[in-house]
Amino acid sequence: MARTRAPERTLLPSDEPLSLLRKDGTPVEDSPLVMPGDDVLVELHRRMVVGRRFDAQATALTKQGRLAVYPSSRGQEACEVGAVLALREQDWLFPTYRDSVALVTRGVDPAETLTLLQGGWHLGYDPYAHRVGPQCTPLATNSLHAVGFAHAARLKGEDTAALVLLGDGATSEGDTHEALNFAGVWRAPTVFLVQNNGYAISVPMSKQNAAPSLAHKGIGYGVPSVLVDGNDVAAVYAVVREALHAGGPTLIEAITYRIEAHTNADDANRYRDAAEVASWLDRDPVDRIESYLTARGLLDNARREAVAAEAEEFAARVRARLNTDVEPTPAELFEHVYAAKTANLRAQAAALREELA
Ligand SMILES: Cc1ncc(C[n+]2csc(CCOP(=O)(O)OP(=O)(O)O)c2C)c(N)n1
Ligand SMILES: [Mg+2]
Repeated sequence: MARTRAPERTLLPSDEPLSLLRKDGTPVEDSPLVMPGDDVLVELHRRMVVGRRFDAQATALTKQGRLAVYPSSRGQEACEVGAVLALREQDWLFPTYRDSVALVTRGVDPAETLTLLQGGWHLGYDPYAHRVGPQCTPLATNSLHAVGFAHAARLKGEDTAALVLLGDGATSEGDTHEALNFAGVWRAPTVFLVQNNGYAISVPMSKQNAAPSLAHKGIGYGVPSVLVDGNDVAAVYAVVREALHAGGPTLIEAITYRIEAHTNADDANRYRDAAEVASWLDRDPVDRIESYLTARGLLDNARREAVAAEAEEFAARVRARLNTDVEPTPAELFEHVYAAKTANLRAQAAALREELA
């Protein structure tokens, strides 16, 4: 049986990724992790199914010319959903371009989530509404936002943690290291969740990292580190939840895989083979939780069909909302860059006005 109490925290990650469910959905007997309650497990499954359908819909919208670009997180649903459902109401999420499913799981309106990728306007959502920072495309910049936020919240005496999502490639950026260092020194309640999906576009992990694992990088900064199976939603939920409650920083590396190409603009066949993708399809995170719930009697055909129908309805609403032409106002490009426009921006705005006239 899984434990009911979390073990003491150490700086060193485990040799093997922690897990609660094996790839066939059978439970791991001697896991040090706390198995989430049945209601949580059932909800994790529902959100993963809806999230996956949303992701497929967004990919389809790129093919129809409705979205300029979409970075799919298919295969990474256990991270996207497990981490977000582990958040407490008051916590903040600092996501990347890869994490649209995390946003909709947090409750951000799906059409607002896709506004930026549609090229319609700036950020389409209000960060304060669901406590979700902007989806960052410049790698690792969100890690500094998260630490700064967590540190500020602590100074204000608030019980708020920050969860920052990063890719494996982002761990090679200086920003990640500065953020880990500050988080360690300030004991800022920041959870760094690295979704190691094997690649930074076409660059594999072997060309990116010489450490035993990415999680090991926390040690040098005095940040407790955890290695987890990123396709096991129960385990991701458990480790993120524990880290959010720990009161200081944690670095979590979740081992997962990006099933689709980097974005619709990328041809993944040029740098990885079909057998590798097939081996990860065999470790599908949705299938895994479905097998477990079915064996436990928590998921039957009627429930499966109801969840699938809900996902279809969700996708249909996204389609309907995005099947309208956007009419951007070019002058608005210069808004919201700085609180007060710089001289450079004012000059560029004037030049554009003149050209359009
Ligand atoms: C500072 C910076 N440098 C380079 C890029 C170009 N770039 C966009 S995505 C990407 C790969 C990132 O890989 P990873 O962090 O593993 O995230 P994933 O896309 O796999 O989710 C790169 C190099 C960027 N967006 N920002
Ligand atoms: Mg990656």
